[in-house]
Amino acid sequence: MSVLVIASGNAGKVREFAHLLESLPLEVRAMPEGLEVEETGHTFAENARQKATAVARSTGCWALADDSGLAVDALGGAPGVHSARYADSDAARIERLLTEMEGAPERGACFVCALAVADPDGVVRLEVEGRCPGTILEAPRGTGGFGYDPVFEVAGSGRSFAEMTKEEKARVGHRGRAFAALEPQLGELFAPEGAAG
Ligand code: ITT
Repeated sequence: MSVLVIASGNAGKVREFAHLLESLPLEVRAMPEGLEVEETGHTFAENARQKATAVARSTGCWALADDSGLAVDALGGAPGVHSARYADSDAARIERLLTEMEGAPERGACFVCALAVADPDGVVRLEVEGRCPGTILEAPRGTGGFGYDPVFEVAGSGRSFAEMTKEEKARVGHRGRAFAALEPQLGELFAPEGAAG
C-alpha cells in the first residue's frame, strides 16, 4: 500500500484528514516531529504547494498539504493566508478577530482550503481548492472542531462549525469540499494496478 504523509503540524487538520481518507487504500502517516516548513506564499495554493513539496522531499513519501484560512470581508480579506499567525493560540486568534470586528455591521466571511499532493520527488501532482461561505458570530458557539470554528456560522445552516459533527463539517466545510474534488483524482493515482509507489 502507498504511504501518504499528512504535511501538517495542526492536530485539528490531521484529525479531519484521518476521517476524510478513511476509505482510500493508503497508509496515512503523520509528518515527522520537528519538521518545520516555511510558508512564504501570497496565496493558499502557493503555500500548500510549498508544504507538500518540502515534506515529500524530506520523507521520500507522497505528501498531502493543506493551506487554509479565513477571509473576512470587513477586514479586506484578513486574516487570510496569515490566519495561523494572527495570534498565538486558538483562543487568542478568536479574541483578536472579535475585537477587530466589534460593531462591524457587515460580517460576511469565507473559509478557504487549498490542497496539494506531491509525489516522493516533491513534484506537485494534484491541486484543488474548496470554499465555505458564512458569517462571523458576535460570540463563540459550540465546542467541536478547532481554530476559528466557534465563531464561524456556515451560510444557510444557522450553526457554527463548532456546533456540527465531524461528518457535517466534512460535508459543507471548505476542507471537505476541497477533498471531495481531490478524492476521485487520488483514487485514480493510487488505483491498485499501476499504483503510485
Ligand atoms: P500547517 O501549516 O502545519 O498545516 P497551520 O495551523 O500553520 O498548520 P495554516 O498555515 O494553513 O495551518 O493556517 C490555517 C489557520 O486557519 C489554522 O491555524 C486555523 O487557525 C485556521 N483554520 C484553517 N482551517 C480551519 C478550520 O477548518 N476551522 C477553523 N479554523 C481553521
